[in-house]
Amino acid sequence: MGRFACVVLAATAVLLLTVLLVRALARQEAPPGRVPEPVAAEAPPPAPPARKLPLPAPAPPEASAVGLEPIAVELPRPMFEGTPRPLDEPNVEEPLGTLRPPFLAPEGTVNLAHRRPVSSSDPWPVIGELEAVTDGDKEATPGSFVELGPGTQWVQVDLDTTAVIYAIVVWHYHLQAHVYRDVVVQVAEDPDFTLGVTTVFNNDHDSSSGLGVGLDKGYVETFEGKLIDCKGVEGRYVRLYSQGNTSDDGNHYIEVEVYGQPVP
Ligand SMILES: [Ca+2]
Ligand SMILES: [Ca+2]
Repeated sequence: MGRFACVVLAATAVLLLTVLLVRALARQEAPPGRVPEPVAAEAPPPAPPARKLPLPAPAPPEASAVGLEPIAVELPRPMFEGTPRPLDEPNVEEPLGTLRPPFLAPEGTVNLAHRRPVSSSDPWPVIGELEAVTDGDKEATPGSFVELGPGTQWVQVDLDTTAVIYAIVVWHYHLQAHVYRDVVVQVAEDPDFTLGVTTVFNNDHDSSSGLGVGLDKGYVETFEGKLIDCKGVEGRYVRLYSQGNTSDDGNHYIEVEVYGQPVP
């Protein structure tokens, strides 16, 4: 082999080596424009089992509607039209302007006061008889109400049994839009109101009747009467106080109903 041939061979070898080297280097970089092979993604770890949301707390019995039904209050004839004006009297609520919504109580709740005996701080009423308070007649007509004397007076109903009481409805007098003052309603275990006395309503905001300051509002009398939510208080005797009204100093009652159930 001639010297020239040797030089050519050497040059070719160097060229080949150079090409191989360049290719080897090029392999280490991603070819431009070529999307790298996607790395086989590892399977994601299995999702943890869906966490169960806690179920809503069961509704309390009084809200579950199970065994609740509206109490059936029979209403007398309305004696005046429209929404009564709030009278110029402190601490009196705005009239609702509509009939009150139904009042729910456990099934079997009835008026335990019907024809039950009535006593009073004024045993000789000015007008009428105490029996009118529980005789079922709720009309605002002559002969349908009893009028007690002036000052703080009360009537009291003996239910004849200790009862769970859900509501008391009282009609003082609904011929006109009166507001009766210092209305206080209590439930007790004994007729002298010394045992288990619970005040379920008190709008005597200045305690002028001496039974404590009441936070309830006064209200305008209508044919619907006043429904007092008693929240299941227990007792046998119901006493209702008042101290005159916005028209005169008389204390009137047309009817008192006590919705409850005897304690077994
Ligand atoms: Ca009556
Ligand atoms: Ca008062």
